Amino acid sequence: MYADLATIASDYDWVRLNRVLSSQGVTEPFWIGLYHDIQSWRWSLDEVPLANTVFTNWGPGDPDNNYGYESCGIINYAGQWWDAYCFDIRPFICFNGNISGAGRFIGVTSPMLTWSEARAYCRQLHTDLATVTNSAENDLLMQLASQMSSICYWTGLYRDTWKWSDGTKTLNLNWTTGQPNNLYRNEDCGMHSGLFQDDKCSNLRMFMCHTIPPVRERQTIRLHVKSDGSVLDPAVQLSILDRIKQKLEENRVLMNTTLTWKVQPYRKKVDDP
Ligand SMILES: [Ca+2]
Ligand SMILES: [Ca+2]
Repeated sequence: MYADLATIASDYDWVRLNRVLSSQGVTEPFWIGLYHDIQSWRWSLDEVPLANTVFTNWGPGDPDNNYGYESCGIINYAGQWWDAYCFDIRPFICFNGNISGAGRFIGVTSPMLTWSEARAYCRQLHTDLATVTNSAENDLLMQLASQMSSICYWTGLYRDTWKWSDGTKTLNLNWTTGQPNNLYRNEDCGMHSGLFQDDKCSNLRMFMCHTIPPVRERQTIRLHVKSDGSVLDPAVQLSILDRIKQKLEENRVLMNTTLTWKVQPYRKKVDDP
């Protein structure tokens, strides 16, 4: 019936939305097509999804997206993984694919960096941030971490955060101040309440769908037909249209397209007899 739950990504979308809200007198919060992608944890090296790997070692209760902003991974001195706020400044562990044995993991305590800065650092000087694929590797990282002075270190774990329901990543969302807060660590859906808030997905709410306005484009092709008059025959015209349609289909440009003839009035040229 409609395209999807509402995506509100542009100024034009806000105008359309506000027009609907005022015309329908909507004052209650309602669901929009925003969701928190908690399934997208992966390793920075080769973008390997965590869902495809056998070994994980999350600490009890993690990942918990505490306060609604935790989408990068750390390993603690006990070898457990926690999710953390990506803009925190931390030491980190790099991986170097050209080194074998324990030396392939390199702990860096100076400089301490944000997650994405740490990844850039590791990619420039080594291969990437550290990936952990089994318990032996996890033990190596744990030993490294316990020899260093801090409690937690960035690894290559990270995930996407908020997406629209068609899977596109969001940019500069208009959150209400203090949101998303992942209250009770259980808020993975987005609602509109003036601005955006995260909320528990199982709550019953009104919801807003969106449609994609049809784009009407008209293209006129001028044909100069030399003919003994048969071009005015409807059967001949139909067969020419069929040939054009066939060509468009061959080139995959025909979608919901209508082809019609528009015969221009005959204009006498100066050298016509
Ligand atoms: Ca956490
Ligand atoms: Ca919330």
